[in-house]
Amino acid sequence: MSKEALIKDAISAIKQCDAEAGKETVRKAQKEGMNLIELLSEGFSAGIREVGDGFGRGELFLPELIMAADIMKDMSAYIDELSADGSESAVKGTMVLATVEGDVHDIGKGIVVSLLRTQGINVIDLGRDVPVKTIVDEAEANSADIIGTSALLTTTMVQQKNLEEELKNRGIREKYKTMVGGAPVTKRWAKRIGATSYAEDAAEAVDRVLELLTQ
Ligand code: B1M
Repeated sequence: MSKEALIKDAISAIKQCDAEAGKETVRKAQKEGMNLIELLSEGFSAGIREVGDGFGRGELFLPELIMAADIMKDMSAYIDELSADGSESAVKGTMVLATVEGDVHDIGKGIVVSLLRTQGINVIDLGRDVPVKTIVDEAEANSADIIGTSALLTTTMVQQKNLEEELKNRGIREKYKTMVGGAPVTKRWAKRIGATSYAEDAAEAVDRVLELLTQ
């Protein structure tokens, strides 16, 4: 089966909210030797975005979006399960990662977490809707090297700025590298708020984190 056909099936599984078809596609992709992270980003993630666009146009209702998002998370967890090879790689650094307060979107953050873990990063995933104070407390408690935040709403991006201010107010800004991401977040925004780094997607996040850990 071609890569294009597998990607098409992954998109369709999300649109149809069909977990079994999704898992079957993952198994077929694995058999074909396809990179499962690629299937996740080009297939399943594209599917959830299409469902989101339908919701945005008023063609789909919120329960359908929630159902598709649940299937998307199942697919992400299933790929994680199949990708884990059980071998312990040397820990290269510690990163605290959260979706900011007021924001429940955690699918993309979950993908970033999974990919970073495969590269030997000790990721402390604080979940979603996490207040800035908690993020900083956890970074301090875990002696993190990097603090990463994800924001999917234009209204919650401001929390990434608040994080920078919280670090400055506590006099610990220089202790940490910070990284921001999420669909509405840009390199320009990162620069404007004084974040150390920005990544557009999970693969770029890995590259940036590995760079930050060697600086
Ligand atoms: Co919502 N939602 N949603 N939603 N949702 C969006 C974001 C929206 C664009 C949809 C739309 O209207 N077209 C819109 C935001 C508009 C805006 O602010 N500009 C929106 C809205 C409005 C809402 C609600 C307000 C809807 C309502 O209630 N009326 C509500 C908000 C709730 C809240 O947060 N307080 C809401 C709710 C939901 C669901 C719960 C139904 C569900 C989330 C389920 C979940 O995450 N557990 C949901 C979903 C699924 C979406 C869409 C369809 C898909 C998001 C997603 O998972 N994308 C989205 C529309 C869209 O994106 N087209 C939408 C796939 C994911 C793999 O991509 O998250 O971008 P992404 O992550 C990427 C990169 O951004 C990057 O790497 C990831 C992987 O490559 N990245 C990082 C992410 N974090 C990073 C961190 C990094 C580095 C890179 O470093 C730290």
